Amino acid sequence: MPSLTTDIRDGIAHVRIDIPGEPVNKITAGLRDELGRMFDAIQADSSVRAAVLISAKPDSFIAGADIDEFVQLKSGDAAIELVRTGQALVNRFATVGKPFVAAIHGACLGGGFEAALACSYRVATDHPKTQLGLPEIQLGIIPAAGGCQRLPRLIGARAALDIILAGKVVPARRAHRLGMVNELVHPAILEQVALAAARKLAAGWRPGPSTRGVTALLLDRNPLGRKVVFSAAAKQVQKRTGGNYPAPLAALDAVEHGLKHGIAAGMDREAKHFAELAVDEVSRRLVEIFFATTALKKDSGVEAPATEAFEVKNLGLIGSGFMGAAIGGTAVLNAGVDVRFRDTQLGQVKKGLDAARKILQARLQRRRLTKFEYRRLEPLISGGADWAGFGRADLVIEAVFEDLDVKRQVFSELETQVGDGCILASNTSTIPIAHIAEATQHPERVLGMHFFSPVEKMPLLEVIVTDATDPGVTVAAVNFGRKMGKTVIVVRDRPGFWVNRILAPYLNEAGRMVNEGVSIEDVDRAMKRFGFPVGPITLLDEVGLDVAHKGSGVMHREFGERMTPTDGLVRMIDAGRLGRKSGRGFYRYEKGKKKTVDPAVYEILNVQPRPVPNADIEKRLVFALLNEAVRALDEGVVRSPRDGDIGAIFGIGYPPFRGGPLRQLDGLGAAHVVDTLDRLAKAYGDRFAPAEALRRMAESNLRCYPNQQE
Ligand code: 3H9
Repeated sequence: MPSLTTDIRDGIAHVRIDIPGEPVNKITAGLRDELGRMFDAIQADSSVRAAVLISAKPDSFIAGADIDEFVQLKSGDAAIELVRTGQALVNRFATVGKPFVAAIHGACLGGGFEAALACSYRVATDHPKTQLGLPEIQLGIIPAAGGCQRLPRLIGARAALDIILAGKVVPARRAHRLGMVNELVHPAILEQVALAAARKLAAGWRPGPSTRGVTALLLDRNPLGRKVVFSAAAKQVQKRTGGNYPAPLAALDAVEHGLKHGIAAGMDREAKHFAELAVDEVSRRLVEIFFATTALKKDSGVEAPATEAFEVKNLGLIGSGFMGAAIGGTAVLNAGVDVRFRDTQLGQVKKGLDAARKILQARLQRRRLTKFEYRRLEPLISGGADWAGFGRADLVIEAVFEDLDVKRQVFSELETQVGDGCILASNTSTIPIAHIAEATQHPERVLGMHFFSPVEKMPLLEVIVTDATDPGVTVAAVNFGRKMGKTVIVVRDRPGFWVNRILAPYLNEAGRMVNEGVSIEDVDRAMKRFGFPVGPITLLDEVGLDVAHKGSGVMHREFGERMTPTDGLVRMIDAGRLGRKSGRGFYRYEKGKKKTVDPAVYEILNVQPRPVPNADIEKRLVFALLNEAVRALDEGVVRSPRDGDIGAIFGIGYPPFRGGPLRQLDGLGAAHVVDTLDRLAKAYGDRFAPAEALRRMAESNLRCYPNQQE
């Protein structure tokens, strides 16, 4: 079955794309052949005066080049061939001699957007599913079918770099404001409006640039203005990537080169960079993450298909403090459900309602939400100091103080207030869910939903299941988490679950090094260089030293010696240093902003700071984490290495270009990791002793991802 159908009416070719059997349109080898033939036919047919390119899929225009295809590339030469073919084809939208109008509904990304950019006119639907952009950087490559050339020429270098360098995808309305599309219409009239534009273009009409485009282009023509834009962008890239991701600088070069030397020369640069990047390890890791998150979107969270999963429409929240309010606000915003808060004091309820509304208001201010949507969503938030409304709840999430007795009390009372099918979830980050569930008559309805702070921004949700949790309950919670916009991993009910479990030895080791007199800046700097978004000591300040201490106590009790926390943390807490929230921790804070390390900390810890090589810091911290990750994987805390890596990347910012701890471990080889840990154990103590599972892997030359060889 063909992917393209062309019919010609009144001199306008209607070119419809629909790759059979695929959920999205993507530029495959087959589609490239068909597009080539379509261009030949349109060029040869003198009756055709203009054309409209439209998709027949419900919500996909073209999602870009076929990622499956470019990950198969084995050499730079093969990559050059692929990119050259792609470029030549996309160019034909501009050079075929008949104006093309792109009628865009659904995802218009990467090569798909580059094709639209090569068209003479772009009409997009004002629909949430219509998203446009160049996400290539997220895959470790660059837009290489003219995107680095045509977008800056359309909307100006500064706005284009903002999209290209961050791999941004923007909703249609924003794309229209930026000048990326010419017209925004209701989906019902998309084809009609596109046809009208095609007719006008056929009659010789040429659309002028958007006002935004004109101002931006004036700046781009001024060499000095351009220099300022590019050097600021280079600095920003360096700051954001720490030099660990080669693609953004390559894209910057392709844009700059093209603006200086013309489109053709710019496309040569795109091709050269693409060919190098597409076969690079960084891109391979980032593409694996794309496929892992895509697969997770479809994973029900249980092995056998659950029979009775249901949809959550009414959410109850116990506790309207910082976390509760953020969970409620995010649930309304992304899942559009009715949210009812309960707290003990009405004053606290009001604070929570205000904080939840603030999440909606922030979206409204950033124009990510229309006034209409805001007015629809805002009344869904309500609350009180009683149980009113909880009888209708399908899911209640408890977000009260981290204390087992308090939580048990809440759950046993809660159970008497809700209907029979209601799911009871705790947002605890450390307390075993089974201990909470013991307080209920129906442990099969209890699970954990561990959100990360700030909830509205952090992409991960851990759904924690006990041996008693009903699979249908798990599936419903997973589905709801996804509706809230989260990437969800299902984890076993072991202390720390997955994310805090692997984080604990890493943070402990960082604290221990500072306790030994290693400079705080050195520890943070080393781990930022490794690729973490913030260093571990800054992270401790963010989490709160009292919270971290409490968590490490739980881990120590459960796992013994190897999780022994440092006494330094206690001394810091005794000195009233709780981290950012108290204005001082390891660092000083002024008006909430992090300042320098406070030298008084070294006095409290009774040490003289001394520099230590990055490599030593990195080894101790990273290998402690890798060791724990294998141990937890072996205990079945996560269902697969894929979930473990995604949890580490999205939960603690484990450097994506390393693919996650388990992927990295495979790259290093289990034998090497065991050897390093043995040496660390000799030098620093038994806590580094390799996990049994790791030794087994090393002995039998096994990997975490058994089916993939490097
Ligand atoms: C590029 O264009 C390079 C050019 O500049 C240069 C060329 C020379 N390829 O996510 P979903 C699959 S690079 C292959 O669940 P949604 C996806 O794997 C490309 N497969 O749906 C999944 O497969 P399966 C730049 C793709 O509605 C299925 O489609 N483009 C591609 O939640 C459904 O996907 C991108 O980076 C693709 N390009 O989200 C866009 N796109 O069912 C990447 C999707 O077998 N794609 N699939 O598991 C996305 O961001 C989302 O998939 C999209 C749909 C928003 C499109």
